[in-house]
Amino acid sequence: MFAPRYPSRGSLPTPPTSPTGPPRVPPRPPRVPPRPPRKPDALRGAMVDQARQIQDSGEDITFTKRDVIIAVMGVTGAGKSTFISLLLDQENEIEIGHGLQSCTTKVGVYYFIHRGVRIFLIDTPGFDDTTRSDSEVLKDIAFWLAAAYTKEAQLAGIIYLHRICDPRMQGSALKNLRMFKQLCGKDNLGSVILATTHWINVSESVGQARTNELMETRDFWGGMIEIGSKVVKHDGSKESARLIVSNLFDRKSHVILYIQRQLIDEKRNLNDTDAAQALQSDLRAERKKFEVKLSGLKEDMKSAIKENDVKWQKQIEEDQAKSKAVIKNTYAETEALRTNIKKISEEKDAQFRELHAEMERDRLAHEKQLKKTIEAIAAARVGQRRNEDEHRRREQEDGARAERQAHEHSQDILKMAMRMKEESDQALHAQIEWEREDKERFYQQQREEAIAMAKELRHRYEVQQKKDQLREARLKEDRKIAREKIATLERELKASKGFFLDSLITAVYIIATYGLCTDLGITLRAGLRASIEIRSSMLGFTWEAITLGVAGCKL
Ligand SMILES: Nc1nc2c(ncn2[C@@H]2O[C@H](COP(=O)(O)OP(=O)(O)OP(=O)(O)O)[C@@H](O)[C@H]2O)c(=O)[nH]1
Ligand SMILES: [Mg+2]
Repeated sequence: MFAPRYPSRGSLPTPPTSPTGPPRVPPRPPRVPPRPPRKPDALRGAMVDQARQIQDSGEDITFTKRDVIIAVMGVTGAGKSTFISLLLDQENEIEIGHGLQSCTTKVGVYYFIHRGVRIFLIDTPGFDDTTRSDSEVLKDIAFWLAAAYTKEAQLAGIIYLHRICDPRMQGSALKNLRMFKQLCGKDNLGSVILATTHWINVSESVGQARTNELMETRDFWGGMIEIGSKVVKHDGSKESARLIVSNLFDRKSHVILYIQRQLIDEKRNLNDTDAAQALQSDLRAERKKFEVKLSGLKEDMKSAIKENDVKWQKQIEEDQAKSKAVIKNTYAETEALRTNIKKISEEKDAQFRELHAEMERDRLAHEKQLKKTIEAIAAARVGQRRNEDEHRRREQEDGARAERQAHEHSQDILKMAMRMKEESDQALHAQIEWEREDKERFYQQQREEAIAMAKELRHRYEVQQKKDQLREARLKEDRKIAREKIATLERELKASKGFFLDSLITAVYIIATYGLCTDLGITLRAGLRASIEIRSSMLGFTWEAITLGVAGCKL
């Protein structure tokens, strides 16, 4: 539905030619250098008021009658900036607070295109801002609204955001609501949307109960609803935010807030407007409260002095100083409200000029710095080019030298390799030769040794052969002699031994035959006979011869 465009936040304002003169379209800042740092938003109101140009990203924006304005208000932390960022899809461009400190300190102006119409969203700081006084906040809002009114920009309505997670409507929430009502005026409450936020932090039933309480209490939203304000629940989604804005846009109503009418049409001073009156009454009440406190502290001090309690006295002095500071501040704030739109405009103009001058200074300093940087870069580039040329030349030189050196080196290496090869060949050759000679020597020696050994062996063999022949001959002789001896001896033995033995056996047999008539004698006789038979057969006798012999003996 929406085509978010860049917000005007961070835009570069253009100074006026004169407070009353026609708007001057300044020459676009050069693309280089880039935009100077962003400046606070409040002064953008001044730009719109003076129909000046707002420049951002090179596009000129002039506030026109066709533009529609929607103001977003509420206590600090209600979610105003978040709400706007949902519509713009430019969350990074809007500061969103995540701490206790107020985040949006000045009015911020953002726009997007909806059905061909530019819808400007005005992000306002809340009253009870932790960083700025209420009178400052009121001045900013009043100034911007008055400026928009003078340009006949249509204010479609106001979205008032309320944190549903806040348990009670009191303190700053109540003050903000009161100020809001005074800024709008009861005739315009029909163009107000009261949106509850922060539903995620509360249960549905508790949220609903709180919404009901807000709607039913007259001093809260009850009175506003009676006049036409609408209550919606903003669930924090883009769709929800778009629906709320469409609701206001589709009404096609044109609202003139009390503050606008009073400041511009009725030419009232700011302090005479309803909103400032409400603020002043708050300031008076606060002053009164602290004056009462001061008089109480005065009494306490008397007692402390009486009791000579130094510590207490010190404490009271500190409290008094704080109360006096608050009272002084209420006077200062009241005084600050004693102004009118012309003075505010001049003030903003002066601020704007100061801002512009500062930005111009920044820009010039930036340009100077940039020029220096560009020069430095150019010098660096020249230096770099020179260095590169030099480097290239050196590289070429170095390359040629290196090539030459490499060639020489490789030649040297080649020579060395060849020399080494030669040396190694020679060494190898010498080694082979030496080994060959060595082997030859060895074989020669072996051969000689073998010949010597063979000679020796032959000699030994011959000697041995001779010895053997001799021994053989001797043995033959010996054997012959021995045989002869044996033969002789055999003969002798045969002759002597046989005779003796046979004689002995025969004698024994005879004795046994005749001497022993027992069984033993028979056995012995048989044995002896066998023996005699064997012996006598050996000796060439027969048993019969022996028997004959024996018989002869018997006879
Ligand atoms: N749960 C929840 N958190 C939200 C919602 N809207 C805003 N917040 C959170 O509330 C905190 C304050 O949000 P802002 O958008 O900075 O509030 P603001 O109203 O712009 O505050 P000021 O600029 O200080 O006035 C941030 O942490 C947001 O993320 C919402 O609808 N639901
Ligand atoms: Mg904010």
